[in-house]
Parts: sequence; structure tokens; C-alpha cells
Amino acid sequence: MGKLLVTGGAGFIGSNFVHLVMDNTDDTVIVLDKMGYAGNESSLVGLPANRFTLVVGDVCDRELVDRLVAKVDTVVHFAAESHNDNSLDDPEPFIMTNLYGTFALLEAVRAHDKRYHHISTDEVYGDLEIGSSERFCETTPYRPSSPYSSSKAGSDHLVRSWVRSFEIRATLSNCSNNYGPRQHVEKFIPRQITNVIDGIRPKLYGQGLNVRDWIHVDDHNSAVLRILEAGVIGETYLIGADGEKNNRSVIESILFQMGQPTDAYDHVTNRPGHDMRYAIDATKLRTELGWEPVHSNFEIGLASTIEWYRTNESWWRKQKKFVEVRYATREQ
Ligand code: NAD
Ligand code: TDX
Repeated sequence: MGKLLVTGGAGFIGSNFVHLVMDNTDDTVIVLDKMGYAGNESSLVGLPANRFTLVVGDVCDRELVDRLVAKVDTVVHFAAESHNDNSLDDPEPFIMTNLYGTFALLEAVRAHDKRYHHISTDEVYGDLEIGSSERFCETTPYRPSSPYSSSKAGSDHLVRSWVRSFEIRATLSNCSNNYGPRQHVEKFIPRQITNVIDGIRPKLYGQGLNVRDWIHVDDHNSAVLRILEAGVIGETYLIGADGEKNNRSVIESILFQMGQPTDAYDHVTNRPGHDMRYAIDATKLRTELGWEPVHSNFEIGLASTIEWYRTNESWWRKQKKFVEVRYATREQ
């Protein structure tokens, strides 16, 4: 891949991707991140200075984006406003970053003829019925539910149209829910782990029967590397590791692993428009590119994630109070 531009590289998945690239290749990485509330510079500590640069800036800044894209061989676009609940409070940053920011990158990639990989989500496909055997695949029609997922859906459409109309060299991936180290404490699993550490009862939206298809962040990122190596230009790959679980069972696992009674949680106000179930069929990625996840035991991955939050309190402590104050305005 040579020189990489990784947008959103100070966020959860992007920072884990940068560590994976540094540990497993000789590539050089420039991270472009606006260091908003979700960017954390400590996630990038310890990277080799001769192969890594952090540029603080906005993917919507076309002049900056053009200058950075010109310097690299490959762009991997992780940067996004990523939290559904925030998109329900205020959709505008989602429209700006997820749509306009993607447009800015596509125009730069087109001008400089660079390889581009677009990171997206399974939420573009809407939701599935609880208990059905249906799963999302690459031909499932788009049916996004929230401002977040519709802005991601729009960004996917932009990429495909730039491939068809301008023949840019792009691939796309849509992944299911990630968990692992360095995930912001606004998200479900880190929120509950840090609640238990702080003696707060975990908060379950509604009855908690909603199902998410969990994948360890390192498995997501190994799939992205495989797509960069062998993916076919213009193609989309769904990334998932057969990790369906309902939210209630995830909270019970966290409580059990942290030595608490498994019913020591509160039911709180449900998310408006809350998607019921996501499930990914990753057959194309597995058969065409030979990718396999390695962290398929959720309980083991959860245990190491709990351990990470226990031993890295300084990484999340500053954000925790702000996040819980915001949640308190939404939940009863
Ligand atoms: P995150 O919120 O942890 O990180 C996003 C990063 O992007 C942050 O560092 C933030 O500062 C940066 N950013 C936001 N707006 C920016 C802008 N205008 N310019 C520059 N940088 C900006 O999110 P994440 O969970 O790591 O998600 C990364 C990508 O993966 C997103 O595109 C998301 O849609 C996708 N995705 C996430 C999941 C998941 O479970 N978290 C699953 C599938 C796909
Ligand atoms: O406190 C909570 N209690 C709760 O029951 C929180 C924060 C969430 N939930 C529920 C809502 C969801 O059903 O847990 C599930 C997971 O919630 P989130 O972590 O907010 O993730 P989700 O909305 O499923 O979206 C995630 O996966 C797809 C990422 O945030 C997206 O960026 C990604 O595209």
C-alpha cells in the first residue's frame, strides 16, 4: 500500500487500524482527524515517528484534503460522525462530515488518481425481524432508519457513482457492530463496562431484545487490509463474524464477568426508531478473498475488552462525565 492516508485515525476503529498497519507492514501513515469529541490522541501514542504523522483537520476542508491525498498512494476513509443517538439530537454534523466530507475525498482521489477504500456500516440496510434467518448481503436494498445511517447510505452511493462515472479505483465495506479497545464510552459496550467500574447500573434501552452482530475491531480491520490487498475495484464486501446477540444478554455477560448480579441493570427510555436486528452474511469476503475472523469467541473478546477499560482508565475518564450528563437528558 506504500503511503496511506487514514481519515478518522484517532477514533475507535481507525486508531486500531493504524496500529495494525504499523505492526504488520512497512507502510507510512498520515492520519487526518479533526480531533472532535471522539478523537483521542492517546490512541496514537507510541507509533514510530518516522512512519507516522497526525494532521489535525477536517475532511470537509477541500484544499487540505487535496494536498494530503496528493502525497499518498491509498486513502482509507474511516472519519465519520458515528453515533446514532447523537444524530437524533442534531443531524447536521452527520450530513456535513459523512456526506460532504466523503465528497471532498472523492474529488481529491479523482483528481490525483489514488486508490480509495470506503468504510461503511451494515445499518445502511435498515433492520431485520427478530427470529428470522434472513441476513444482509451485498445485494440487500438500502433502507436506512436514522440520520446517521442515512448519511452513511448516501456516502456509499456517492462512492459507487464516482466509480461508475469517473472510474475512480474504489472499494467499499459495510461492517457490523465493532467492539474492543479504544471505543468511545458513549457506545453500548464501553458505556456499560465503565458504568460498572463507576458503580452505576448498566442502562438497557427498552426491553433489550434488539440484536447486534458483534465483531472484534481487529477482525474488521484485518478484513479491510485483505480488501486493500485483493479486493476488486468497484466491489462492496460485507464484513461480519456471525456474532449475533441481543443487548440484554450482552449486559448480563458484562455484569457476570465483572462479578455483579446479572440482573443489576436498569431499563431506560428506548431509542426512537431503534433498529431491531442486524445480521451479516460475509460469504463473499470469506470465499472470494479468503478472509476469516480470528476473535470469534465473544466472551473471550469481551473479557479482554473489560480488562482494557480497567487498566486504561486515564484514556476514558475525561469523557465519561460529559457522556453521562448527555444521556441523562434523554433517559428516564
Ligand atoms: P469514532 O466516532 O470512534 O471515530 C470517528 C473519528 O472520525 C474520530 O476520531 C473523529 O474525530 C473523526 N472525525 C469526525 N468528523 C471528522 C471530520 N469532519 N474530519 C476529520 N475527522 C473527523 O467512530 P468509529 O466507531 O471508529 O467508526 C469509524 C468508521 O467505521 C465510521 O465511518 C463508521 O461509520 C464505521 N463503522 C463503525 C462501526 C462501529 O461499530 N463502530 C461499524 C461499522 C462501520
Ligand atoms: O446505553 C445504551 N443502552 C443500549 O441498550 C446504549 C448506548 C445503546 N444501547 C443499545 C442500542 C443498540 O441496540 O445497544 C445497541 C448498540 O448501541 P450503539 O453502541 O449505540 O451502536 P449502534 O447504534 O448499533 O451502532 C453501532 O454499530 C454500527 C455504531 O455506533 C455505528 O457507528 C455502526 O455503524
